[in-house]
Amino acid sequence: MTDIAPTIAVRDRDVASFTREFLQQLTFTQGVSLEGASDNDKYQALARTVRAYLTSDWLATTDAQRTGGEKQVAYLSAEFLLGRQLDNNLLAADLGGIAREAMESLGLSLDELRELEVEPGLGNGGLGRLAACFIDSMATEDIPAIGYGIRYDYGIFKQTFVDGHQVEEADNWLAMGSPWEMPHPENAVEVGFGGRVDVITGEDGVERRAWVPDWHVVGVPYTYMVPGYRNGRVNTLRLWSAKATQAFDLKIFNSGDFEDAVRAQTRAETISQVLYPEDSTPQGKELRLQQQYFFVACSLRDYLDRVLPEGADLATLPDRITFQLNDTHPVIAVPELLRILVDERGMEWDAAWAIAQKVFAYTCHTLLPEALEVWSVDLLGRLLPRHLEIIYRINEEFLAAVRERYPHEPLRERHMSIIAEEPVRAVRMAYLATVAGFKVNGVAALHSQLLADKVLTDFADMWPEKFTNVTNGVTPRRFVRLANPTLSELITEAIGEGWVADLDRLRGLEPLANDPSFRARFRDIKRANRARFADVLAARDGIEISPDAMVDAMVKRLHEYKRQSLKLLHIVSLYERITSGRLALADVTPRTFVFGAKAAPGYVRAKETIALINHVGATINADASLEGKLKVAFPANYNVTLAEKLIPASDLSEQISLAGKEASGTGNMKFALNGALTIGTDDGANVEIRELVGDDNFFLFGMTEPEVAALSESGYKPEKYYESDEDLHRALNLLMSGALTGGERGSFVASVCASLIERDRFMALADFRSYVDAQDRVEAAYRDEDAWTRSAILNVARTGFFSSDRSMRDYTERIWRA
Ligand code: NBG
Repeated sequence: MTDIAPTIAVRDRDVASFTREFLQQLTFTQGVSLEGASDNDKYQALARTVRAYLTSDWLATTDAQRTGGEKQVAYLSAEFLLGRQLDNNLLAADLGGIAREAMESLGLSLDELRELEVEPGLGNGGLGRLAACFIDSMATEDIPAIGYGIRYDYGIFKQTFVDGHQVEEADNWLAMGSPWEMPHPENAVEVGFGGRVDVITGEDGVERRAWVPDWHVVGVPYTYMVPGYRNGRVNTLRLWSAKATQAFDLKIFNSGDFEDAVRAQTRAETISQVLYPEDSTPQGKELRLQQQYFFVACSLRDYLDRVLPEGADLATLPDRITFQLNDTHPVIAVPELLRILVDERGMEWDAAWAIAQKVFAYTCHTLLPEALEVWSVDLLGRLLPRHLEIIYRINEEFLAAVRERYPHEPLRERHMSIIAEEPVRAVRMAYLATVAGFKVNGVAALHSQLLADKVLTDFADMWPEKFTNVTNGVTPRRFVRLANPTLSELITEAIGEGWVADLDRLRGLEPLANDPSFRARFRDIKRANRARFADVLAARDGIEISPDAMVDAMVKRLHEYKRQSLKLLHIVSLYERITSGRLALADVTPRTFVFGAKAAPGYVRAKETIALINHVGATINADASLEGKLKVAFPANYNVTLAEKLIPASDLSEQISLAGKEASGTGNMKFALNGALTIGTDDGANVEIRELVGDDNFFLFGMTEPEVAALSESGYKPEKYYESDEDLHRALNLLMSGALTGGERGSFVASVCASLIERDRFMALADFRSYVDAQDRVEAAYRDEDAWTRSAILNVARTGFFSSDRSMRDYTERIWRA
């Protein structure tokens, strides 16, 4: 017998060993020589080399997780918007320097190779990116956690513009293969759909119910490593891919119908094929429910069969695990767990329900009532008949408890029922999550308060102790340390490097805001970041911008409540005031307005708004009379990779949603941490940002949530604002004249303007005056370089609270260990 160590040796952390590993990966995994290797070969080999370095820690973490008694978290999320992995993993494993030298020793460039990575866009926006920040922080905070989600073949669509209009292309992110994932087909899980429920009388004479699905798919797990920041912990992210079951295929195939067999395969594999390009409004489509049940069923099975120690007493589940439900998408896990416990493991209902009520916690990410998912009883019963029965039983017992608690208030029962009666009978997933969950949290202080006061009111009244808040956060590794290397160096020089995993230390920068030489260096860094961003835009999009102009950025999903149209009205008004001679060009600060936004393909108004911004932008950009002072840049296909370049370059962060509509926002945090000042409403986490940075370092405008509610109550009439505010009137008239849209006055121009003047659901016109005035304050403030830089530094110094590490500590204290 040769003497081979039973576990993989820890890789030596030196340039020669790294180089050797890289060459081995190139030869034995890619099957090429260095001379014959394509760029992709080199990138793949480099990524696999880094992965190899993480593996021993990952195996050790996984082992400890299985055998140690520590309570774990399973983070169930339909989206993980990961962004590129290479840099993040090099940083976590502290291999950046070694990798750079190793590549140089072979005549390769790390910087060029990293640009080859295609980012996995497995999420829409904030919700998916938050999940990615959270798994990073769970690993860094040493929390035994596993992320569960879907390995979509196609992530969020790739956006292009044709004549200013959004066109969607499929995001084939796996075309070149992903070096970060490890498929484990041997651990595949079977998931059923449809069929009927049988009643079986056991030998003990007890009746049991058994679900007999009429079709199945197989979930194949793909595992990703999630390294903590230099702490030796490497957690797991497991994403499920749907495959057809062979048995099923064969049966149909043997019956002679080849096309039917193919159809069955297609139906199965469609489940994980594509991410729904929508957030903030649910789709209500059958495939979506299939996706949700698919990943949740796979994940519960994986946890019970592979993570939970063999033979563990199921009654101890609440001491071992919390399933954190990221929004309502995974809520079908509740009846699924009950089905497993009762139907498959033979547990009594009451015992199973007692367990279920201690293992699920629910995070709500919205306040828009139309965004709370409901599934028609009809659809749910057809796809998951046994689950519907279980939901009915939960509801029956719950409503009995409501009656007992509020004996003389019959209306409560109707309001609180998990089953809505109108317009069609439907399951309210948020209610189910609230009834089953032991905790319910919102994602910013204001949001959690409004959630309890306005959305889940009766539930908060019945169970005040269930409701809590955890304000969102962002990972400082990706969004400061990696995205902004020069600022990071300056910070480290000033306060040491501990801030990367302890962001509260940024407070130590506060006194330096008054130091002129520190301010000068800070300003130089901002300018260099603008220049870097300008280079990226030129190369990526062919857009030219000046590195000296203020970068005023609004990047987020296109949605009416976020009010990209209000931003546009400001730009048009500025232009109108200049061209009508009411504002001297000499008094205008050079500015680049940067937009980044995708519209859900079916969201017509959102797409019209994109077209309008692009057309107005083209006109402004071409107008020589402005002497290049105003520029509108709308790079297509905004994604995590572009965010990492834009955010460090930004001076002004636009967070202008109608108060009470944005649950939290996380872009707002990333900008503040990189020294942009916020212009924003009193909404979501803006409230907390302003409290921390101080009124002098934040441009507040607009109605408060109670003012919005009052205006809405009294009957909001947008025309009134259009008629009475001269600047607004002129701006809208100019837009409607077609002068800014190449003569186009109909279609998207008329539609967006009419919707503002006639309905304006999100009250852009009501906040216009206050917004434009705040923008004038921005102009004035920006002219005082020193004061502005001081504010920018204070934004960095005072927003360490928004680290997702802190969010994870809050979750641990308020929910996972509550
Ligand atoms: C979004 C909110 C944001 C919030 C993120 C993350 C949904 C349903 N909600 O305000 O709109 O920051 O969730 O919590 O995507």
